[in-house]
Amino acid sequence: MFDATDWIVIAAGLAAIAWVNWYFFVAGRAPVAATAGGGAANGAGAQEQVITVDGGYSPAVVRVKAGRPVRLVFDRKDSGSCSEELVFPDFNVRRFLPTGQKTVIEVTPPRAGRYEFTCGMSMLRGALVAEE
Ligand SMILES: [Cu+2]
Repeated sequence: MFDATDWIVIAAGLAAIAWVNWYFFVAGRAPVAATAGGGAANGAGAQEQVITVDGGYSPAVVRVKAGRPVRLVFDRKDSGSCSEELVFPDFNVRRFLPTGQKTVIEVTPPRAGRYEFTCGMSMLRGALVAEE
């Protein structure tokens, strides 16, 4: 027979499974967007956005103003081989991201458009979306 402690363990286990499924199948696909620098769009300040790298990029879409420098700070949390390399083809960037460190990548989107970045095998995807 199960006693109360067993039920708590079972419930916790089911909750963990539900969370894992939600994390990988729902959260990963949600179009999470952020606007770099918050109020910086009003002035000449740097457009900076921290992107957490943990089995994916969060936020996966960063909105910026075209023609102005952008600082993307990749904060890598995971240690999977998939995310160790960042490729940003439009800017000729190919950079190793050390786990537990922040790697700053500075680019200037020349014009409005969507500039995709990926891991070394193009499995993880994110994009810089520049607007006029
Ligand atoms: Cu990969």
